[in-house]
Parts: sequence; structure tokens; C-alpha cells
Amino acid sequence: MTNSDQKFTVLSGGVGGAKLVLGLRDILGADALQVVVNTGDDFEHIGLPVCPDIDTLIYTLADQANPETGWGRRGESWQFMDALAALGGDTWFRLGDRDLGTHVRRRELLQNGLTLSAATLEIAQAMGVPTLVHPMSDVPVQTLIATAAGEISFQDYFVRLQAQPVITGIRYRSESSAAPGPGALQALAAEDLTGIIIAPSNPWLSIAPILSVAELKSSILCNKAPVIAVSPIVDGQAIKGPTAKLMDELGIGASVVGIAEYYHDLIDGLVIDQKDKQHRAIIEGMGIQVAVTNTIMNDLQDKTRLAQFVCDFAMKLGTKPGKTLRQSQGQSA
Ligand code: FO1
Repeated sequence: MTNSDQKFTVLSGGVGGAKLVLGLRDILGADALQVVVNTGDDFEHIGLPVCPDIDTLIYTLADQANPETGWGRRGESWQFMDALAALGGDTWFRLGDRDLGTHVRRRELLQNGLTLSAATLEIAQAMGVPTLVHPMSDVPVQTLIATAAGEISFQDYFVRLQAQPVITGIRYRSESSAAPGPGALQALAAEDLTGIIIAPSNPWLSIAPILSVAELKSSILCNKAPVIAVSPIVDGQAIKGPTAKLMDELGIGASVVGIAEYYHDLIDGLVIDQKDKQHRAIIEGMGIQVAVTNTIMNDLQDKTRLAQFVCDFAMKLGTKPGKTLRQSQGQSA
């Protein structure tokens, strides 16, 4: 199938999402794609506004992502961190010298009165990334992790404590009800979309914060375009990160069926790995269309191949009668 005139909006978290977005950008072109990004991981660190998922995505699209760490910038050096350590500063969260430039520039733009959406656009353009990257909200929405020892911030859980604590609950906190980022809202409400794609990011840590912004979720539910998720679980294992551990801890059980159950009121289609094809019937029994392929993305060819597969699946699904039901659910939400 040809990709001309197709338009997609993607919901994305960090590395897994960025890989699929890169594949989509390569086959569709920058203009046919918009990305709504999780900001639940964002925090202020040593006085700087750090937005890990936004930066992972922009660095990936700019071919500036650090392949060694999976976060931060390619060709990184650590002189700032070494100097800070020598002075007794906080070093559990490592900001490389080049990455530091992004956070300092973002702070300057925010202090000049720009919204996070506008600052992100400015940084993306400066890095030669024309793809529209939209923060889910311009106001802070924090992912908070409940553990036996109390509630902790996302970065405390993920980086400082290396995702070791057992999770007993997760919530997404904003000071008032979080307003959607203007670009994010427009990208999900657009009437000419071929599909809305949920990238293979962690559903609870990366996608749920986006869905916690009520207007974004209802825009997805109301949109006539098919919604397709790509499973981040393959053969009971997470492709990356603590997704499988978290699913076990929340009593869901690490399986692609748990992913389908979590998204079932939202999606029309789920892309699962060929290693999970035995789960196809049970997922289809939930009213979700299933497409089976190799979902592991090691190189650029894997990314573009999976991206093309997802686009073709969206074309096949088209606008379905089932949309009427989701539309009315969305309006009452
Ligand atoms: N992850 C780590 O495991 N250790 C770090 O020191 C670290 C620093 C860091 C700096 C900037 C940035 O944008 C991301 C960084 N990350 C680090 C990754 C990040 O915290 C998580 O991978 C994401 O929040 C999850 O998507």
C-alpha cells in the first residue's frame, strides 16, 4: 500500500516509542506525523526542567540519541557531572555536557514566558526536527509511584531506586485538572487522520499519564480514525524497562492479553509479536482486531518495516461501525 495522503498521530513515551516514531517518520515524511508525548516523567533537577521523553524523541529524530545509555545525547561527555561530584553535588541523575545545553535552553525559554509546547517546538526546530512533537500538557502532571515505603516520584523510582521497589499503585497528579497541550489536543482531534497509534511504550508509566488528561482521552474516543496499539510485551517479557515486573506487581500478569485488557475500551486494533500469536483468539474475543508480526526493533530496517505494517493495518481497519459506540462513550466521559 502507498503512504501518500496518510496522516497519523502517535502517543509515545521514551525509547520504545521513539523507535517506532523514527520508522514512521522515515516512511511517511515529517509532515504526515504528529506525536503526543508523555510528560509524567518530567521533573526539576538541580534547578533545570528535565523532560526525558520529549528529549529522547527529539534526539532520536535528530539522530542525536545516545545508543550507549538509551537516554541523553550521542557523543556525550561528563565533565559537568564530574565537577559536580567533586563538589559533593547530587549525581544520581546524570546530565551529560551536551544534554545539559537542552535543559538550560528550555529553562531560558520557559523563563521568557514560553509554554512547554512552544519551548519544545523551538528546541525541535533548532535541532532540525520538523516533526511536530507535542507535550501532553503545558502544566505539570506527575507520575507518582506507591510503594510499601510510601509514595515516591517517578525518577526516584526509576533512576534512583533502579525500579527495584514493588509497585502497589500509580497515580498521575496535576494541581488542577490538567489542561491538554494545544498541539496535543489538535493532533488527536484532527478529522483527517488515517490512524492514532499507541507506541510500544509502557502503558501504565508512559501512556496512562497522557490518557489521564481527560480531553485527550475523549478526543481519542471521539476520533473516527482507528486506534491501534503496538504491544510492548513479547512472550511475557518487556522489550525494555520494568513493564513486565510492574504488570506482575499490579496482579495483571505479564502477557499481551493484559495489554489488550488494559486498552480494550480505547483501541480497535492491537499489533502483537509472532511469539504471542497463540493469544490472538482471546484478544479478538474482546472485540479487538489483531495483527501479528515481528515487533522487535533492533535496526532502522526493523523500525520502518514495523511502521509500514502498522500503517497498513490502520488502512485495513479504516473507520468502523464500532466507532459509533466509542464516540458516545467519549462524549459522556
Ligand atoms: N536514566 C537513568 O537510568 N539514569 C540517569 O542518570 C538518567 C539521566 C537522564 C538525563 C536526561 C534524560 O532526559 C533522561 C535520563 N534518564 C536517565 C532516562 C530517564 O529518566 C528515563 O528513561 C525516562 O524517564 C523513562 O522514559
